[in-house]
Amino acid sequence: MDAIETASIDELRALQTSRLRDVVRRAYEQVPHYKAKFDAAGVHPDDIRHLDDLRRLPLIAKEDLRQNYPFGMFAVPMDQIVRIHASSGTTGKPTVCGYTKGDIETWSHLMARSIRGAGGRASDKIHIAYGYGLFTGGLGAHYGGECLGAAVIPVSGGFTERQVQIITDFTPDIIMVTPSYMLAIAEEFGRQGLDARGCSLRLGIFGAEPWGTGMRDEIEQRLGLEALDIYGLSEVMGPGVAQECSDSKGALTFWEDHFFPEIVDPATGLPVADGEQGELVITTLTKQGMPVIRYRTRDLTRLLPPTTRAMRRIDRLSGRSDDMLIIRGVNVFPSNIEAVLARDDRLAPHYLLEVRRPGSLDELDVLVETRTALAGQLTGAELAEIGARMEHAIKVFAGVTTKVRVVEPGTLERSQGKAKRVLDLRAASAISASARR
Ligand code: DLL
Repeated sequence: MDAIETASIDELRALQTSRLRDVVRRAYEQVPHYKAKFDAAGVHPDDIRHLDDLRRLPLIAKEDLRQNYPFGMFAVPMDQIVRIHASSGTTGKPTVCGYTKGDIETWSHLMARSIRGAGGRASDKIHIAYGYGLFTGGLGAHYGGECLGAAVIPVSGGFTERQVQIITDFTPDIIMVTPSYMLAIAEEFGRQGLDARGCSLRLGIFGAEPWGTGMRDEIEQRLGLEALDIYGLSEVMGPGVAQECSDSKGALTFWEDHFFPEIVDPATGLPVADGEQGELVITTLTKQGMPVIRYRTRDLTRLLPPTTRAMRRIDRLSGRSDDMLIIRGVNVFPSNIEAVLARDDRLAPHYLLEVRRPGSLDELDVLVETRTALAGQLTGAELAEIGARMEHAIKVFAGVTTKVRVVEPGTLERSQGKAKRVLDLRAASAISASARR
């Protein structure tokens, strides 16, 4: 472990405090947007002496980054930037992130720490099937694996048949990929008549999208590996902000020496106590190229006490505040529905939520596949019976009325990166309704 991982809480807090003072001053002096926001809030970097003073600073959000598109949030001149990534998001312009040479070194180091925390070693071969490109997953994992001294296999996403061939022939120990694409690769093993359980993989480091315990069980069971969770976001760095470590499973250790976490009430933006659920807000303590101060991630979680390391942990993510659907006044997260579907072992973790507004009310359809082993074996009546049971369970546990359509394995589109779980057809329904009028 790095020395700081086993430091005392006092040492960690002292390091965070001096780093916080430094980053707040750099942001204020180098980025006009921060200066304007801090001035408007009546706070000067000299006022930030302790970690508690952080809450005096304003929150920022994706919108602040978009307003300064593409490079307005960079805190160093372009001659010091060595890498640019971008996150597409679902609407509008992408958010752009710049890294100095030092930032890439820190990131590589934190990814190496994450892989090591998950149980990876220099002697391992790591198959990387996160996409390479503007997305931070591929290159983040790549540099981290190399920094650890492992043998990196830079496959990137897509070409699923070839993924299977490389796993079979190169016998990697570790795979890093989105959990939904891992399942697509597992299915491809089956399609080629190969046993995925017998493959060489011992450990999977999965992230970039929410995945519940049902998905975890399915992946572990189908591939015979240990599946651990990795968290991160491009605006803050990329993957490697927090890692579920093999000696502290169930929550992710937050690398607090480089990122300071807060949880706020998503409605008011006010901090809540450790242990309470809310929106994760992150301040980068060491980033040079594009520091972020009190960045609203929209990710929902809670802070948990440290275990084997000095750093606090975050609960596995339950979703994003902007993923929340409001169906006839009921707040629904895709993860709530996923958890209900996972209770029936005839169903696979492949599902899609379709939202429509045929008249004035929203309707939610849930499409879910049966397991591959049941392909073609259930009658229409049996599928309808499972659907009816699920509609009842979703009503009881998630409080929303849905129509559940149970479909054959392979019906729903597979993603090669982040899975799309919600198809919002409300705008389309409104257009077709007005065309009818
Ligand atoms: O997804 C970085 C990443 C790559 C993380 C590979 C892990 C592995 P973005 O594309 O900017 O960056 O998307 C960030 O993805 O705010 C979360 O909503 C979601 N997310 C990331 N990791 C997890 C996770 C990368 N482990 C957004 N569980 C974040 C749930 C996650 N959601």
